[in-house]
Amino acid sequence: MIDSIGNVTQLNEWLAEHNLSGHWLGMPRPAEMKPWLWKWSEVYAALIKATEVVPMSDTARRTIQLRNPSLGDRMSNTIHMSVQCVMPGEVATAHRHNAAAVRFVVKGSKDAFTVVEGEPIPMEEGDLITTPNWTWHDHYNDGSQPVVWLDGLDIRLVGIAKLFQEPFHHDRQPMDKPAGFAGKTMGHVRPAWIKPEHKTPPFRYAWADTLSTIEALRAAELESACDGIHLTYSHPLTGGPTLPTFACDLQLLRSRFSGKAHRHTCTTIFQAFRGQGVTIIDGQRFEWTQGDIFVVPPWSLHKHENASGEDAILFSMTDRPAMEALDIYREELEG
Ligand code: 1HN
Repeated sequence: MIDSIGNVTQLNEWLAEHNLSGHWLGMPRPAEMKPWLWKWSEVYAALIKATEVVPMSDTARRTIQLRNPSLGDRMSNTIHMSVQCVMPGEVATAHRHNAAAVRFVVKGSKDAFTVVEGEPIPMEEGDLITTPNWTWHDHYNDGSQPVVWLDGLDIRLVGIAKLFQEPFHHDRQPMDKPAGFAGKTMGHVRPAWIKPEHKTPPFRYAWADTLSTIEALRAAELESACDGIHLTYSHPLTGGPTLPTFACDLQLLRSRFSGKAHRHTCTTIFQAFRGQGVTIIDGQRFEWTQGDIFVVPPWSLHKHENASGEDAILFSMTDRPAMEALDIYREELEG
């Protein structure tokens, strides 16, 4: 009986028995997210082994998911990365979900496509392709070589609310739009009378365009102090972040680049697309070579260095748009 309680120890016990707690006992903290690095040699070997031992009919998608040991079954608390392979002749069947996704192509082919909302989108090395929330998508490879890409999703963030997923009624969706449709109807010169079907349309950012922007900035000797030649993939209609929940960036760290340290309240997942270097995260050195993937937790002080004689390129995804929308984004430069 609560009326007979005469001290705080007894009250604490009574509260615990009733699924309550006093402010004086503090707030339990969730598991602390730590940085981690996954070696490409292991991820890739596992993916290729999966092509031998896991037939496509046994798995909706042949992906290897990355797990952060500090968080058990997840890579981060918001965004997620998997690495996917579609072998020659294979199809990853059509579905849609309310988690938004991007594909960053690591090994492409002119004969491999992801079909998004009826549009076949070529998957060539270095291309970034968006599959916004609730858009139909399937992948196929009509070429002669395996096609490999990174999948980035906001699945943990969406999981806080409710994940919805729906299979298409056939393995593949009809291709009722020509290749290049989104680029031509939602680019900077676009048909004046066609209203986009989606607030965030599917879009392809071709590697050739990304590379020419990098080269122009390099020729102009422009770079940022923390991140080198740092590009962001902008939303085709708003000019804002790639997707409402997360953004994708790409940065070139020239030979001998040593960035300034900073920290921010967003989570960032990086992949070393080219070259090698080191990222120091809260004093811990994460040495990366081509293909390695690493995650920087929120508010971890980090800096990138490229001591090698070659350029290095990092692809990344960040939940910064979600943090900004919630007004909890903060950034601090060291020193
Ligand atoms: C998914 O649907 C795909 O559509 C890839 O290719 C990776 C990881 C987790 C959940 C769904 C895809 C995924 C995924």
